[in-house]
Amino acid sequence: MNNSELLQHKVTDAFIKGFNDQPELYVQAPGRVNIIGEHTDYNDGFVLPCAIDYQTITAAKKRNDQLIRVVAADYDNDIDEFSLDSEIPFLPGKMWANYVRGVVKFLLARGYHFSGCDIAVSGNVPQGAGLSSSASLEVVIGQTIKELYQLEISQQEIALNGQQAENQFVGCNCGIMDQLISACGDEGHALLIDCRSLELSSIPIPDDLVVMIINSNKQRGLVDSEYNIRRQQCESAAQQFGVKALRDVTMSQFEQKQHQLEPVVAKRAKHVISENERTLAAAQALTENNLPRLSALMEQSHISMRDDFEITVKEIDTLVDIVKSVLGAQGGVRMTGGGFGGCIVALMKRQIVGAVVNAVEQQYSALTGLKADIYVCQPSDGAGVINKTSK
Ligand code: GAF
Repeated sequence: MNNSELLQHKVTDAFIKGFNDQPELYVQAPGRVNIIGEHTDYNDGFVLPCAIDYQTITAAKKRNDQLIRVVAADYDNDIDEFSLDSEIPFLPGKMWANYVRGVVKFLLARGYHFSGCDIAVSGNVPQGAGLSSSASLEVVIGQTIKELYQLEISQQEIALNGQQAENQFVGCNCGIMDQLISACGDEGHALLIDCRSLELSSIPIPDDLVVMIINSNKQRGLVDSEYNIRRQQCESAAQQFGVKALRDVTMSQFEQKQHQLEPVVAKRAKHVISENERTLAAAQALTENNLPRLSALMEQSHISMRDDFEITVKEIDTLVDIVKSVLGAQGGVRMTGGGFGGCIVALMKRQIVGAVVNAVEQQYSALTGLKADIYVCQPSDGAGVINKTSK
């Protein structure tokens, strides 16, 4: 049984136990890894993520009334239940349920019409590791309701609805990258996303390249507060440049004016402006299968996150150094995701995978006291139906 089949088994079991009934539909939404373009999405900039073969899955069935019931297989089959007929409140102390509630609330607010349903949910995206387990939950719930009730809603709007739930219901001021790649991923490809126009360009990941994610298992501390501070600093920089977002500032404009900014704000702006340039250049390098160029850009991205945006931690820098020393010109490596712990991503020639795994296993624990988890990922499709049973 592969990972997805295991999850399907788990949600079927939870559905039967929770609701004493059989599901009629299975839906999945993937987590993601960002190859390059960090903290650029909420600056209207560019990102280059791919969806991964770790997912959140639902088993679901329509109901004839206005009740939504959800059983969380990963939380001891904990059940949440609410009605579409009244205001959907936030539930302090039951965080998993708020992602579902937020998504349903904003689908209704956007004018979509649907009745109740029973949903069992489970996922294998590592939680709190910066691989978008929450976005995949938001997207899978939106997608499940779309499929059950055949709603006329685009993948882009499922993503925007998920982001709205996260921003306005759960309370994290994230950008659009995670939900959009989870909703729109393309098997075998990374997506260059213009986070202003939401235009997507699929870029094939060459067959001889492997996408490796290494979880530092350094608990991500202060993520939400530091994330929101970074966002405010970027917005303040954009304001001082007199533009809508840092996307609109070029490097030469930045260099002329940087001394007028508070030093810390200048550093944040420098990261975002240079990261946008690197992301576009990396998309070009990937298109041309130019691994040395891509690797150099990933290295610069990491240095910029470490020194200018200041979102890396010692364990992450150590992991990047270990992998970089093995890769040489045969691949690139950098921290991925929001920062302050979590994962690194590396793109490398297939033949060097074994050497990288050995180096991490031999050196990381000795240097940090932590054990890393290594995932070799398949760039995957975005959210969709897995399997329909007879209704
Ligand atoms: C988190 C956020 F959710 C994204 O929107 C993005 O800003 C990312 O951090 C940093 O690139 O995953």
